Amino acid sequence: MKRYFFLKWFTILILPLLAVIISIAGCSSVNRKTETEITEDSSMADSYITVGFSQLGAESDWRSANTDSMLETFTEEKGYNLLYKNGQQKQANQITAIRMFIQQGVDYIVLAPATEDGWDLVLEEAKNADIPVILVDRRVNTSDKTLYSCWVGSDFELESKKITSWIKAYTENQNIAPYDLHIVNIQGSLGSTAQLGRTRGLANAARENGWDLMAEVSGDFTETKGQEVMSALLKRFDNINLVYCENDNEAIGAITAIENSGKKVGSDIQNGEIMVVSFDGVNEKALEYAREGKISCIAECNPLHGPRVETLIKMLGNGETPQKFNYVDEKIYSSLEEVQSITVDGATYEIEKP
Ligand code: GZL
Repeated sequence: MKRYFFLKWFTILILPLLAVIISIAGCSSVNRKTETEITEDSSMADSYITVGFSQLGAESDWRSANTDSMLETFTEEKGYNLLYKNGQQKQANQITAIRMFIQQGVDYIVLAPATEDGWDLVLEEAKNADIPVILVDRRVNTSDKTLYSCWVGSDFELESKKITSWIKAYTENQNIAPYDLHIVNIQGSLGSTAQLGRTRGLANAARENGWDLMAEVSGDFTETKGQEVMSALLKRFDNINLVYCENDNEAIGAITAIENSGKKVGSDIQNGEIMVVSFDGVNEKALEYAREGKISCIAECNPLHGPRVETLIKMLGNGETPQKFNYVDEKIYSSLEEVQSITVDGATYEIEKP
């Protein structure tokens, strides 16, 4: 009897208290601006436009800059109530966040999807709730294009065509035969739009030019994984002379691994240096490496999508129909003088100093 008495009061008093404590502990919030999870301020007047932003993670400097751009754009002072959720690289977390946004009745959902597949169901739920969805950066693979209002981001295959055109021009200028180019690709997060486009661009260029593309291994867009993958590739191959990194963070890791192995990074391929090329142009250390010639070429991938997303939201708010796919203009950087410009699909791009 006594046990039951205790159990009864434990259930009534202690369990709910425990549940509250656990639920508060579960809401991760980090002090850093780019990772602070902002939950709805219910006291905010309805006059605010509430935007639910599901960001895929914080894996790279590009991602942090992208998140900062969104946080700096959608501020209370400008009439927005921003709900930001970091998916920590997991689609399941992003789907949970979108469902939370739907439940809270946000005015717009902005999604930066970690990978392309598996979004139809939750985007259908947003559509049924009559909440416009704007995709940013990466894309979703769906047959039903009505599941989102529009997308803004980079043309990743064009980024790759720029960098492979630069490689072709440089190696021809140096009289390096195509079959003497032994390339490894440190890919981004597999299944992401950026990885798919950049990988496809290199594979096409290697096939068209007769380059020796020896391996494609994911570095997950991180410095740590980039270094780990590069170390393993150096053990596997003794003739690597070009490393194609699908973002700057991987390139920094790969350079550490190459130098730790006693080899030299640079553009003098004929004298044994290993050339490194990369994407983004956001990370300051990578830009410094590009100025020093440690990274021979960087294709810009611009992360500052906050104002671009705001323009799309304003258009939708005014009853206008934005273009479905909105591409950003991007540059190509190198400190090497041999190549001054490249032409891709009829357009000429001046090579800019990093
Ligand atoms: C590209 C973006 C990629 C960056 C990486 O738009 O999706 O993800 O190139 C980032 O740095 O992690």
